[in-house]
Amino acid sequence: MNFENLIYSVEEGIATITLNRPKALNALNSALLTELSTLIDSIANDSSVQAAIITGAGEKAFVAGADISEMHGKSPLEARGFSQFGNAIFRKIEQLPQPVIAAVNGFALGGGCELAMACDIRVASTNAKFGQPEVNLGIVAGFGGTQRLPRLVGPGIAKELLMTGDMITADRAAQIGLVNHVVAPEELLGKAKEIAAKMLSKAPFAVQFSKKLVNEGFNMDLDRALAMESEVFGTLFGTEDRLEGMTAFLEKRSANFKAK
Ligand code: CO8
Repeated sequence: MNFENLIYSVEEGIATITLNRPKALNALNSALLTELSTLIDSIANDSSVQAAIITGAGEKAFVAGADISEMHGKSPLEARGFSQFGNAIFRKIEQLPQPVIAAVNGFALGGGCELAMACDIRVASTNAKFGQPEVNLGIVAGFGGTQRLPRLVGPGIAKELLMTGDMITADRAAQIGLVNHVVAPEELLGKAKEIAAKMLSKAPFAVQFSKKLVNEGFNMDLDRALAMESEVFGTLFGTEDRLEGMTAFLEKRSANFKAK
């Protein structure tokens, strides 16, 4: 697939999506988001892609937010539509059956922080910076930040970030649970690939359903969520991979999973 604003490759089942507008610090404009939407749709139906990594081109930014020059002239109606457009794409990323890892290589501001939060796991380089600076522009976060940030870090810290617009370091982001790992810039993609490869070595249905249960359970009351977990737990007992996993343990050998 050819894109103007994305670089895409797949290696050993792991797709790498590089957002590629480095001169604008990979700011999200309509053209980039449209390409990203197309690519996510294709990944959702591509069994050769078992995990995906999203990162930014250049050394400075993951994504410095939605493109302010494009947003500048929008009417309230157009802005609402743009917010809905971005939210729909980020939701598709969140709901991909495959694991998605954000490799945050620099500024992750506004829509950039929101994109990282739509991924399952965030790995950051030591030079990454996170923030929701929308209040500096007279707007609120519009690609899910007011909802995913409190779910990840709790409402108190989320409100501080959303209401001050403060930028935080990668270490602080790790401290509050916004980021899973902080590594040197040259180790960033390697670490993301290592995590993806570890997930790929596990039973595929078990990995996929772990993601789905966490995602869906968050929006349910605990009793319904626990019932859903028991349902999936039982269903997985009917898979060949469950039998293989437990048999391999008892035979003291590595399991050979087949997604069956
Ligand atoms: N949009 C468009 N262009 C940008 C953006 C952006 N978000 N961020 C940086 N750029 C451009 C700059 O304009 C500049 O371009 P040029 O070289 O042509 O002047 C280039 O990238 C480099 O940027 P700087 O010169 O500013 O680099 P600095 O190192 O001095 O600063 C910063 C880096 C701190 C990241 C700074 O660029 C900055 O503050 N950027 C804006 C950050 C921001 O406010 N992000 C939030 C945007 S709003 C948002 O994301 C809302 C999402 C939901 C939208 C809902 C739809 C309505």
